[in-house]
Amino acid sequence: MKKALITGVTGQDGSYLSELLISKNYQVHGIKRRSSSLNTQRVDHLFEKVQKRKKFFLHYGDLTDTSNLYNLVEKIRPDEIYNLGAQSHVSVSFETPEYTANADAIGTLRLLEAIKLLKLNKKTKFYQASTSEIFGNHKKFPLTLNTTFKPVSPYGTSKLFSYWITKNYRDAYGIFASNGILFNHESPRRGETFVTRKVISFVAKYKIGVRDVLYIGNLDAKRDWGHAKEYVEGMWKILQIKKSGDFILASGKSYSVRYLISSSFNLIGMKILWKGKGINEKGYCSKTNNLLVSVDKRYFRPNEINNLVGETKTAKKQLNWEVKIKYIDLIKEMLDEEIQKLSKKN
Ligand code: NAP
Ligand code: F7E
Repeated sequence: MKKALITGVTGQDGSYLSELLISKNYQVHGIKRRSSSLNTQRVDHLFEKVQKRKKFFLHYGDLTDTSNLYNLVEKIRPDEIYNLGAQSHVSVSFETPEYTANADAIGTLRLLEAIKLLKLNKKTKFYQASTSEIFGNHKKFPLTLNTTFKPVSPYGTSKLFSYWITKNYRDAYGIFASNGILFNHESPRRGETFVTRKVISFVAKYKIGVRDVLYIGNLDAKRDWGHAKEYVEGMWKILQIKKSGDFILASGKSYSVRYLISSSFNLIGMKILWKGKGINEKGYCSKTNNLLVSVDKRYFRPNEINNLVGETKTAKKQLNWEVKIKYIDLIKEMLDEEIQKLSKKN
């Protein structure tokens, strides 16, 4: 039985990856942070179901704690490490830049050092959760491995350090260490403050009768959105092929935040009429003229990536991986689950 160690196991991707690996008969060890309130909701079902079969274990830990990471790698001696733990919110990274760098950049180095110091170079494969945020702003799409990396946030810059240090340890010490440069991926398990979940939660509440206004940031920003469930399969594939390397996982299509809002409302049979420009732009119900959406400068970032579209052909060729779940089906699944959850509560 293969052993995997997952940092960030309590997050969106960590939970889907755990399910996938357990279904492939791995023993999964996850690192969870101590918190004053429960933070294991996304994996509790796994813990309850498979604990007896000794397939899923949770350990306390933190990417900012060198000895904790070292001890866990020494004790578990994993065949595969998936480094998914991170302060993953781009906007928050402007407010907590030092912490973000500690967890998202130095955290990766701590894990690679543990592999090296414990002489696990030939045993333990390493996956680094890299991100399209390392690209920054470009005019030419799709973005490829040949595109220049010029991140525009503390988050993106921290992740760029992790990208290079992963490559460095691969080349210098022969560790099977790979980067998955993943474009945005979402799901019903997405954190509530990311834009897809925020918009869809609002629309679901509207559907069950809650009347409010959605306050939103940059409507013009465009992202390449896919389904997290498919992306974690790509992560696993990246560690199964013969040679370590760097890979892009993307859908190859991008949509604006404005379109996200319009298409989510369309799914509950409503049309948005957009009026005004920039900070004064507002969205109204086309039938009643009620105000539904208002731009609010609180949600703008000090720096922003305008558009992200990733290259898809190489992943198809090298990993036999491609996006199958379309944008609209992803949004529909998220909305249906949200409405179901709200209906159960009421
Ligand atoms: P997420 O839902 O925010 O999960 C992040 C995980 O990291 C959570 O389990 C969190 O623990 C944990 N974590 C945060 N700080 C930590 C620390 N100091 N030590 C240990 N664990 C810590 O993120 P996600 O969407 O699943 O993304 C997974 C990874 O892929 C992240 O590294 C993210 O930066 C990267 N990524 C995500 C996307 C995307 O679109 N989702 C795209 C590209 C790359 P708590 O539950 O306690 O907060
Ligand atoms: O923002 C705009 C915002 O926070 C998407 C992380 O998983 O993907 C994610 O980062 C866009 C941005 O995700 C609001 O300015 C407008 O342009 O959902 P998001 P993100 O910043 O793209 C990458 C690939 C990662 O690696 C990250 O870990 O939407 N936007 N209005 C807004 N965003 C938020 N959150 N809230 C708003 O009100």
